[in-house]
Amino acid sequence: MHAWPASEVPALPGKGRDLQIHDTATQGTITLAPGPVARIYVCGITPYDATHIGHAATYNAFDLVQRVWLDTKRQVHYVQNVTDVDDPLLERALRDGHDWTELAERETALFREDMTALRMLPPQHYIGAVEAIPGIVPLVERLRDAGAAYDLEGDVYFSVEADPHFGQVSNLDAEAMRLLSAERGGDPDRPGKKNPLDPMLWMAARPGEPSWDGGSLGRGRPGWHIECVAIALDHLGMGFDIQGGGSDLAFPHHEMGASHAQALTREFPMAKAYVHAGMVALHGAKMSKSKGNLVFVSALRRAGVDPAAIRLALLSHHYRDDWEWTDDVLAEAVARLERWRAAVSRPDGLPADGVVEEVREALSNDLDAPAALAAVDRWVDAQNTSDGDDESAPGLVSRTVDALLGVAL
Ligand code: 5CA
Ligand code: ZN
Repeated sequence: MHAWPASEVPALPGKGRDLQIHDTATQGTITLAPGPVARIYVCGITPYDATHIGHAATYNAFDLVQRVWLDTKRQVHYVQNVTDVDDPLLERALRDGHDWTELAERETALFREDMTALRMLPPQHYIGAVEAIPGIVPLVERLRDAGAAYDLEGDVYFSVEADPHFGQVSNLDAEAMRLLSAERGGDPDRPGKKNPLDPMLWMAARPGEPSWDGGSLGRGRPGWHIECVAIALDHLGMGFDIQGGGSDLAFPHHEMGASHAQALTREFPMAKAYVHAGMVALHGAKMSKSKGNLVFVSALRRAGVDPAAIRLALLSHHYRDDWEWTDDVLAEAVARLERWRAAVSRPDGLPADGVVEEVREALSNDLDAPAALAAVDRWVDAQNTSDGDDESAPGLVSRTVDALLGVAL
């Protein structure tokens, strides 16, 4: 699948700092020191509805990761999937009388437009679940051959006991895992499973549903977690730097994915850091496609909201916090964008070298975007009320905000 066009990232004087980031698995902040090529996998959308502000907030966090790494003069190898076949997508297509492939294509196209408008840097590999199926089948066969998977009425399940490190991503107790498994696509109550938490790797063809040739597995379609593992291992290999997504993916998705990969390769860990963004709410409840309490990025754009203001609204919250989208959040961002644009449009200004370093420091400190905004605010407020004569300052601030925050002034 093709991704979307990259906006240019201006080079800044000097060099950025290594990223310190909170890791869900070790429950602490770690300093990542990738090689010359940093490797990141971020879970993509299930394209049955348009990109909402919650999605955008999560992708914003991982866009900042890339920008920090680029500023340390590293290359970034970024991989993202599209879950273009799964239960919720098929259910939505059936409900609305649409062809599921057309629904997925349409919503993926809109997602690309939204990401482009928000200046999110694209992945080098943007891979759909359907196109990954030929790579998924042999992985499931290998897991079965190794005794890490078993058949149940034609379906194939992963045995969580096959990975001695199972549970070390999300650090939850058995009861919490069971509840979340039932809530998030698992089937802990299905009779015949070895462990109620065991997730499906391959689902035998169901009447009226799409299915693919699965070799010795029979016709069917892949489970959710193995999709991301197959794509990540294919394009990044084991031990990549960051596995990313929203906090609702820590369990079961990233827990199971890590165990699939670790059982397959006998290597540990799949990723050096498991990084999770907080949930954005609307009217007191998590924004979710299933609940329908959504603010769409495309709807805001259609209403004439500048994408740079949407981006500033996302940046005004720390990525790990849960927060609520309100009209005030957007209004504040619109006002900030205006102030910043006024400040950088002046021909000269107050020296800005300190601003570059403060933004770098804030972002390298667990992506503290609100602190980065505060640093720019301080320069902007001083700039808008005094008479500096540094001709390079407005351009430098503009390039800093563009390169590190993805906001075009
Ligand atoms: N396709 C799978 C991942 S392989 C999936 O979870 N798709 S999704 O469309 O449901 O979500 C895409 C990303 O947006 C995930 O990282 C998810 O955690 C994140 N996300 C979903 N809702 C919110 C929300 N309300 N706030 C913040 N992030 C969210
Ligand atoms: Zn995923």
